[in-house]
Amino acid sequence: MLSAYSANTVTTTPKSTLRDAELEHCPMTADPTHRVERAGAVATVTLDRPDALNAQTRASRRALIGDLQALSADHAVRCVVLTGAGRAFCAGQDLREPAALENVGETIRETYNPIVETLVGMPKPVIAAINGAAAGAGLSFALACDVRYMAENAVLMMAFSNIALVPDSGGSWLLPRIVGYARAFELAASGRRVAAPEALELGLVQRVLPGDELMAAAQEEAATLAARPTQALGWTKQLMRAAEQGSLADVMELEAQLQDAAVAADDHAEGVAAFLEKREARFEGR
Ligand code: T3D
Repeated sequence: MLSAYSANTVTTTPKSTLRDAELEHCPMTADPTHRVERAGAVATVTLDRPDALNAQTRASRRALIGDLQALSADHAVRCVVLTGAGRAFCAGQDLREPAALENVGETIRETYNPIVETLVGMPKPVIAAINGAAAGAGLSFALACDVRYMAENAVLMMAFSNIALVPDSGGSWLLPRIVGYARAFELAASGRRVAAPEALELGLVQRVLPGDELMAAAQEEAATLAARPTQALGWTKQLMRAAEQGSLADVMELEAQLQDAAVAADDHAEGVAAFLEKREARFEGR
């Protein structure tokens, strides 16, 4: 079945800069639990259950998986921004969802894990614009992104242990890789709120901004990244994720293979030509 996003794909010419006059906001899904909008080569996914702090249900996760996978496969989309509507980014599992804990392992495998795998494996940069609380699986979603910008009044929370659960949605894999084991364990065991200054200090986020400047800054960074050589950035993600697990020898072998492919790509030729001609490169993402 086509997702709402893929059924309504609008092909637009990728833009290298984002100017107000050029914005092409193309609503692509009518799904009430999230929205997908396009502005040039940037797609913004907004989790949209603000009354529930964008907490996730089985149905909302199923809808999200389809659209994230479509964005991953869409070559015209060269950067994705993930954010939340209202005052939260995502409060994780909706603790009011009836029967949420039935067959929970299966639910995690079928609906949480594919979201995280798609974000991590997406062959293009993904920016989390953390506009408010990111808790439990909501924090895992943010950690699965490549870049995190955070509003100064937002909080991050490994909320799982507060309700006697273990981290899921990749939280136990992603968090130690960002802050190291000892800090990750402390955050998971305490379940405490991490405010923006500490998040910045820990390297959990790259930038902290006033709430009303967050989205503009995230969109500007997204437009910048979308104008970079997308395919090479996707391979860079692949290499760095492989490096988190593989030996130096294995990763250098993968580097050699991917460099073979990168050298043959149009963007490499353009990059070299632009360098020699002393001009800005115009990368097409392939
Ligand atoms: O179950 C499975 O399938 C297993 C998978 C688990 C994955 C997980 O994500 S487990 C972790 C679940 N999430 C949490 O435990 C987070 C709980 N929420 C909070 O810790 C805080 O609410 C926040 C840090 C997110 C925000 O704090 P604050 O002070 O800004 O807001 P608040 O006053 O605590 O909450 C506002 C309302 O949102 C409140 O409802 P009310 O009293 O106004 O009617 C609160 O109950 C509701 N709310 C917040 N988080 C959730 C939620 N309702 C349902 N589910 C939530 N996750």
